[in-house]
Amino acid sequence: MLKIDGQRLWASLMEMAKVGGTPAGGCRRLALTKEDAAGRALFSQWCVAAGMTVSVDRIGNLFARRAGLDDDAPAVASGSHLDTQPEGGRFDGVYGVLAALEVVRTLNDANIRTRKPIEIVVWTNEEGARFTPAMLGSATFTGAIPLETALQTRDAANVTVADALSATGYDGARAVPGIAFDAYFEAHIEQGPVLEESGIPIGVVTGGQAIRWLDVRVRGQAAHAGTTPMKYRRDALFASADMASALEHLAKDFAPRGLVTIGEWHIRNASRNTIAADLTFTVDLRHPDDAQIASMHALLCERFEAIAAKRGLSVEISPHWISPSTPFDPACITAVAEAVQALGYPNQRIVSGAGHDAINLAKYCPTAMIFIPCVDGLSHNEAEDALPEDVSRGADVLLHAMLSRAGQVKH
Ligand code: HGY
Ligand code: MN
Ligand code: MN
Repeated sequence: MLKIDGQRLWASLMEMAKVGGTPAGGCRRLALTKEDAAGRALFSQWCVAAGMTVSVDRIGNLFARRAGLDDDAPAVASGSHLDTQPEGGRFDGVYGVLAALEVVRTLNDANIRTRKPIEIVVWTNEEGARFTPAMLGSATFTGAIPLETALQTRDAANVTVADALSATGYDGARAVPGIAFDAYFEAHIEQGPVLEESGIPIGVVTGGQAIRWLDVRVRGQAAHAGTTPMKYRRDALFASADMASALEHLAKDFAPRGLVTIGEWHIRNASRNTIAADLTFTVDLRHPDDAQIASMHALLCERFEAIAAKRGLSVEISPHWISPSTPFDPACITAVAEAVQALGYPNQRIVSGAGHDAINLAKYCPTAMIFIPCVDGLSHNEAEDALPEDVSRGADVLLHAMLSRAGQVKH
């Protein structure tokens, strides 16, 4: 059975890891920075060398196209992202992009043409670490976020996406929303421990769990650290600390699938001898079930408001991004499952805990994902790692799932 060239794929991953490489062995390629642009340039070079044509759309999504015999047919697409977390790893996103390139390289070596065209996509700002929400590029491509809204989104330094696109030369011409694909397959590391713990090398992903990002702002009263008795204080920090522990208890109420994270925490005008008066923090809620995450959200508001009232402070909780649980397309899931069967790789069905561009694409065209294990289930960490044999097997499955959809043309 045709297989990809695992050594070539691994070498490309290690080459790409040097772009924005950090001393601790991770990667820092924040969306639309010069490091992200450098990674995209390297990828584009590789695609042109593989005989593909490259184009960019208005929100900076990068497309590499391999013509099909019936070149007007909707393309079978694959891809992921090259942007990383501030201290990201060498596989999150980039694995899906380079596994797709390896599929094309393998088809070229085998002199295989496909009936439908193939497109590889590098989505803009998947991580949501620089601009929010996450998966901004694919949401704009599918029309879920209007282009103007996306272009005017600002990062913490008040730079707009539009400015960052033109600064890096990725303010492309291709229209958004984009033309729907025939199908979209995304390969990705699992970013959790499930596959590794069960010793299973392939995850046939059936969908993505629900995600909610909330912005919380707690306001009290600034006062002198040395003269204000504790009982008179309206301290935004200690109130927020109560809310943080209430949030951790909320996860226990919805264990084991309910997940809560506070990733960002800012005291405005912080000073070590002034009582904190204005504190903002972010909340990331996850649960596979929409009704459950809605109850988590409602209970969180109730409990935070009670804490604020008891302490005489105010709290504002605003939804920043709501992503419902999203099932993938049965026919695409079957294409992945049949590819795995044919290759004889052990596999299991799994729901994605992480958000991916495939979650947006699933609302726009038939979509499915393929997971491989990552070492210790670790991701969004510079120590993120994967085993070469898992990297190869995932790309083999991607190759055959895409081929079954794109149609192999006999010479
Ligand atoms: O937030 C997520 O799950 C993804 O890593 N952007
Ligand atoms: Mn990712
Ligand atoms: Mn990620």
